[in-house]
Amino acid sequence: MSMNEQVSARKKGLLHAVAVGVGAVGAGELLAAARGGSMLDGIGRLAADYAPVQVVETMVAQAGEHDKEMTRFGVALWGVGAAVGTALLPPRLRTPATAVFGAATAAAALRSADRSVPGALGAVAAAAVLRAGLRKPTGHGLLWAAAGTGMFAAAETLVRRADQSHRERARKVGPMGAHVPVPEDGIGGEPGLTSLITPASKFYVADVNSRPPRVDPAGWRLSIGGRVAHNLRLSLADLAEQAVEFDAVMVCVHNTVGSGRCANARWLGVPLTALLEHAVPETGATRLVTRAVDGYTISLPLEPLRTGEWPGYLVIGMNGEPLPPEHGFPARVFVPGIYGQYSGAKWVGELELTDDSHVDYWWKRGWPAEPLWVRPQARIDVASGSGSGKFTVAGVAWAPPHGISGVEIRIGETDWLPVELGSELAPAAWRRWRTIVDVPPGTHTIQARAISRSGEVQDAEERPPFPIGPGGLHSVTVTA
Ligand SMILES: Nc1nc2c(c(=O)[nH]1)N[C@H]1C(S)=C(S)[C@@H](COP(=O)(O)O)O[C@H]1N2
Ligand SMILES: [Mo]
Repeated sequence: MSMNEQVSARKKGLLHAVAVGVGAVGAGELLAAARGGSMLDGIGRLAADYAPVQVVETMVAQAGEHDKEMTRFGVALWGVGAAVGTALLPPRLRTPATAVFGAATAAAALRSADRSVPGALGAVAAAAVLRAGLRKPTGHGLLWAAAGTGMFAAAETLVRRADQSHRERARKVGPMGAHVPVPEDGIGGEPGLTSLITPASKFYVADVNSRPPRVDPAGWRLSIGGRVAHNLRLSLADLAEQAVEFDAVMVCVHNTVGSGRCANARWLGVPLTALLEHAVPETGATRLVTRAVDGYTISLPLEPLRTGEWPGYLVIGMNGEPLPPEHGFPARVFVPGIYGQYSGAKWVGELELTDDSHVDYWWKRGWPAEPLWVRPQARIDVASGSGSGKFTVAGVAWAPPHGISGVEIRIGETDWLPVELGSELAPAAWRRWRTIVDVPPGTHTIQARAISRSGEVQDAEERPPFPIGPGGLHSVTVTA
């Protein structure tokens, strides 16, 4: 062979490997999906569990609310990468390499809560397809790629269908809470202004899974154990009997100014004070570990939860309905005022009382061990002007658990001006605000800041979320 022929044979071989990789991923994911699972979700979860904190932070900052789609796409490339890598190896190493690929993928799949075994089977199938496809250096590339893409699309359809039927089953355990109409706060009717209560379908989703675990409500029990005098096992119906409604905003620590990783809902939950009183913590119990079915854990200091100083809840409902799967069906722990990643696990299965030896999911990744409290924050949703330079500026602000006592805006470097506040649903909920200001001709920056009832003024210093939570002021630019 001439040099040119060698190069072109090599190129063909690599293209063939890419196509075989697509085929292997498609076949593996389809087999897993046909059995109700997913191979890719397990790999995605593995990536989320082991990616260095800076990688996670960059990913969250770049992908925004599309982080799950981005992860799935990245993960699909894993199979293609494995195929290319294998094709580059000397022939005698290819069988062991595909075996390692299959085993590693199967092990990753076994981490994704309820989708595990099917995912592992899919991984074995993917490895077998890979091995078969790479026996010849080149082949029907287009066919492989087309078949792989088709199988992948079929798998997606199957997984979505299974998720949808789980969603419907979850809804049927309801209602959860009274369908009270949301009260008027006096700021209604401003186009573009966030609603006082966020519908579940618009509530941000943040977690380490590609898709929510499917927990069967009939078999599910909340167990409360560890260092307690009485172990408890409670069904959804047991919990519903003791549950109360409360309004609160939930904020992700990744909610940088102006972004949408926060939302306000009317929750239904059992106060943790009541559950802890029934269980009777033993002396030596210092932490409450909330353990989810997906292996995720968050722990909270026991004492302030037990006394009610921190008002925590075991939540089973949202806006009059059961929790939707992506928000933690059938139950989650929530302590208003603490950032989402510290305030309790979604899909919770167990509350364990323990000593200080437990190491949490985020703690392992370099985040502070003690819960971080949500800082006061104001967001500008609307800044719209008429020809005369009069601008309506409106938004939401929150400072849980104390509540908002004021919101101020300024145009450029002028003095801070107070705005009109909507009436307060609850101190832990967010509050809407609005004002009309005269904007002088030209282009200007409008900034907003929140002031908490505890006297804390939103800090202007810009900070990324890691490691103590974001800082800075939301600003928009307007031209009059
Ligand atoms: N089991 C489990 N619970 C979890 C998480 C998770 O990854 N797994 N993520 C936490 C984070 S970081 C946040 S911000 C909130 C988000 O809740 P939401 O998706 O209902 O908005 O859930 C928390 N609870
Ligand atoms: Mo979060």
